[in-house]
Amino acid sequence: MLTEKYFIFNQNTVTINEGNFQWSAPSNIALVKYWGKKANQIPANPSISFTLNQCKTITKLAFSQKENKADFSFDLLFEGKPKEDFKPKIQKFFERIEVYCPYLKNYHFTIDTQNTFPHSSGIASSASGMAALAVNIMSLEKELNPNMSDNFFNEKASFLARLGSGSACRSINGNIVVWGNHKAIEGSSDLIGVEFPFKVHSNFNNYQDTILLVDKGEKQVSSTVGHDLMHNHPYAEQRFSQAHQNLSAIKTVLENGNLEQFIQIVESEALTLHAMMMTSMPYFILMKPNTLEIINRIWKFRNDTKIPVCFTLDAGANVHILYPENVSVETLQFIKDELVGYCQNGQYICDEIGFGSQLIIDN
Ligand code: 2P0
Repeated sequence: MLTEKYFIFNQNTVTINEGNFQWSAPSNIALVKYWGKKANQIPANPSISFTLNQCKTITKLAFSQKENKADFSFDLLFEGKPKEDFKPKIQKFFERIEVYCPYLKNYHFTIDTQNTFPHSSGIASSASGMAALAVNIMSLEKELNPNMSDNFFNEKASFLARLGSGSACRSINGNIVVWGNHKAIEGSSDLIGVEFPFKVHSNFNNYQDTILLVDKGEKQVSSTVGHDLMHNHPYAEQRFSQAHQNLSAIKTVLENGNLEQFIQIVESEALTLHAMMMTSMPYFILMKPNTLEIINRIWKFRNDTKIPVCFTLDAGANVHILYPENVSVETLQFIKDELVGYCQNGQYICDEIGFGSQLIIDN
């Protein structure tokens, strides 16, 4: 079994003075949701997600050796401009990962980051953002330890990303990723995301995710606070055991291609996530009236046409519409005819299942 110790860097033979890398890392959408965690970013239950293809963070990391090695030192640019508000999150991330990456204080970093999706679209950028930073740091570590295997690179990138933001560990590698120990998924771990290790039915090839931007405003309750409210939550234990069952069930469905069951599990998971928010203390609601309008329209469309389209939700009001590639034409027409009116400024993003982070510049 993987342990935290495995990820502690302990080579000091190579000296690297400066360099820069650029990576992209995608967002991901959970099918079975992570909601609730223990100390050190350990999830209360296992989760599984589709990796996205279009919604990405692109991050460049430039580094140079510095004299004073007492503190972390970095500049942060967002879309080319200094962005002070993001710095505390990065500072905290460096503090959390320092024990695994003791070389960080040797360098000054310039982190230059941008997203492919619209700014403040309500699409979580913490998953793609932390994943993109983690793979860049691993590129530096690989320079310091040139014999590192690709497997270790990916595992430690996921491990580091998790310490930045839990769901980020599912954005490193693979198109369907499991995070959290589960008895039916060999190799699954609370410490890292692993690629779903079974053959996936062709129904899920190029599975589509059209993201309807319902509300782009700042969320009233952050995910970190929401996770925390699962402590002492009256339904927590039941929910965590349900997630284990749903992961077993969706494993079977991903293998046999049964879309009816897929829809049932995925929609139930989305509504359960929001039910946990509504039944915590304090309680809160992140859905908006238009979220419910869209859900009802999807149910009616599915009932009328028998087209296997379903929805899922993240921790927000936006709706992810999931459907197989072979019903794209009808579904996009339905979205344009009936759902765009519920989106803020008519905005939506067409995405699909993708393959994880990618190296863009390596020097
Ligand atoms: C998920 N979400 O599985 C769930 C479903 C949102 C809804 O993981 O505190 O940003 O950084 O570990 O990963 C969002 O929470 O929380 C999330 P932290 P994170 O995708």
